[in-house]
Amino acid sequence: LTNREELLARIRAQMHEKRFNHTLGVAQSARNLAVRYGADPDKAELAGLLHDYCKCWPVEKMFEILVRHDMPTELLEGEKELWHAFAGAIVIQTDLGVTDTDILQAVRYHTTGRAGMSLLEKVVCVADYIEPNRIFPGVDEIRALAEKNLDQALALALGGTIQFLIEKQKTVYPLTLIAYNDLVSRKG
Ligand code: DGI
Ligand code: FE
Ligand code: FE
Ligand code: FE
Repeated sequence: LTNREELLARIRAQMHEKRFNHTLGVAQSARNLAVRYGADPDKAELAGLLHDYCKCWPVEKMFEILVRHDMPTELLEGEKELWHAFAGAIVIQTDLGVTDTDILQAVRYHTTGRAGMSLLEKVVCVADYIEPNRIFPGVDEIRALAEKNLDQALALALGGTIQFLIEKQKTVYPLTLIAYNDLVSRKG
């Protein structure tokens, strides 16, 4: 991959149009947040472009990649919705040659979060919630908060996801709870 056009075409080929538009939105929102909070804007944009790289792949393909890379049982036996983040971090490395650890981690933890998230991880995770195409109850409040306090915006976003999962009687991945607790206990 030698240029941006080629990269965009490669990403475009992995997903349907709506997901690609979301991807472009996350890249732009991540760049904006990076500028505001002092993360690397180019890394943020690239992580945004790559964050859902294998979101639309068949689950069998993601599962195979995760098994080959010794992912924890709790992930393999848990919600398939989480697989694209962990598989994506592997695939952009093996298939696209991305080596930047900050970017790989931002992709890996963009869905679940984790304790002690890096600034870039937070930026991508929040951008995923607030990009312009996103519409869900409470999104405007998260957008507004993201202008003022990144940690609080992320706590609100993850809290909303946890609430949503509980309402649907779905499992909450341990890392998501840890990420939420970590952000809420730090806020002063
Ligand atoms: O890939 P996107 O749709 O852009 O967004 P995402 O990667 O943040 O989330 C994908 C889905 O994963 C979303 O429907 C919510 C779900 N999710 C996030 N955290 C958890 C979760 N699902 C479960 N079961 N447990 C979690 O902790
Ligand atoms: Fe995702
Ligand atoms: Fe899809
Ligand atoms: Fe996304």
